[in-house]
Amino acid sequence: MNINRQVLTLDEFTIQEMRAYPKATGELSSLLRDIGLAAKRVNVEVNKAGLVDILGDAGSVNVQGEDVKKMDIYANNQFIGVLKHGISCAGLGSEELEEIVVFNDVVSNNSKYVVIIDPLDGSSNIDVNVTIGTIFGVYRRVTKVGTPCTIEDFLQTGKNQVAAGYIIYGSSTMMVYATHRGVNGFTLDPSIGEFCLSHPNIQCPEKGKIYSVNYSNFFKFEIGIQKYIEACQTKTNEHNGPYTQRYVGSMVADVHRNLIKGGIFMYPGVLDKPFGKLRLLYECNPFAFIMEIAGGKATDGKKSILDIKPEKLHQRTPFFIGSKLMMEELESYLNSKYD
Ligand code: AHM
Ligand code: MG
Repeated sequence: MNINRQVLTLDEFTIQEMRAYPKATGELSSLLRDIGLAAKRVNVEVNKAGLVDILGDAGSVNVQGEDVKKMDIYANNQFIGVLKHGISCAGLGSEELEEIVVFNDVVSNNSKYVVIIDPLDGSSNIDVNVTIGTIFGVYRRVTKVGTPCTIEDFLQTGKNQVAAGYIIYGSSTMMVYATHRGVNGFTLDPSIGEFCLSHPNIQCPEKGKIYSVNYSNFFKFEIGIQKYIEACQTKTNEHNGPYTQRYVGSMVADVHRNLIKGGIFMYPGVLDKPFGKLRLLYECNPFAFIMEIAGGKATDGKKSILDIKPEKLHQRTPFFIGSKLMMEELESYLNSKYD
């Protein structure tokens, strides 16, 4: 078989991108390569999760008080292991760990980036062979290079992200990442074990036909959201209506689909959980960064997700993300007065 040399691998692409910055040190390329490497290892295990005795709860609860599946722990350890032994990352914050991990060795202390990650999001879907994903954000440290990183490096607003991305373990495995230069998607070619550029310069369509929300919470939503959902279900206009409801319950799958096809994803707060379910730092910020670079929008219903100053590693936020015009339409419903 001839290898198609027109196709760029993830490593080739990141090095090519680096050349756009004459002062670049290559650390970001190296970090993205490390994340890609860990993702390949996780992918192998995810693919055989149904075959080996790796399914089921690990018997502990994570810091959010939720059941931890064995694959969550495996994925968490892979990302920590690869990034700790790499040359570009000073420390990591994870959904699975209450505190940040400070790598604190000479090489890591001299690294300029920290990573915040949800190693395996949507993990309740593993047992039933439904798409899951990894979500990550990369920040330049605010503490001095040469010292151990601290929590301050992680509690930065999302707009400070240098890069953000996700890996989707679906019918094929993809890594999508954004920098200020654009959003690009790479599909894993299992025959050569490489992520290959398959979706260059992803732009989110200005509008789409899909809305994604856990409809069972409908009666707990504020009136503006209820009115918007009703409009999604009923209205017909030249381009849009009525919309189609799609909700996998794996945010990586739901937002990835909407990013490519156009659509809106919502996880609002409700009266007894005003901040909703999703975590700002490692679930919402990376997707907000990707979506905005791709031309879409992401808010908490009032302001841009990327402007929220985090106070805690695991804080939650209401989350609305998607195509620009659909988000603006939602905002008009949220800003209206109802009797
Ligand atoms: P997790 O981090 O425990 O996997 O939960 C996050 C997931 C998201 O991927 C998804 O959008 C959401 O939880 C679904 O929640 P719900 O079942 O309440 O609709
Ligand atoms: Mg998660």
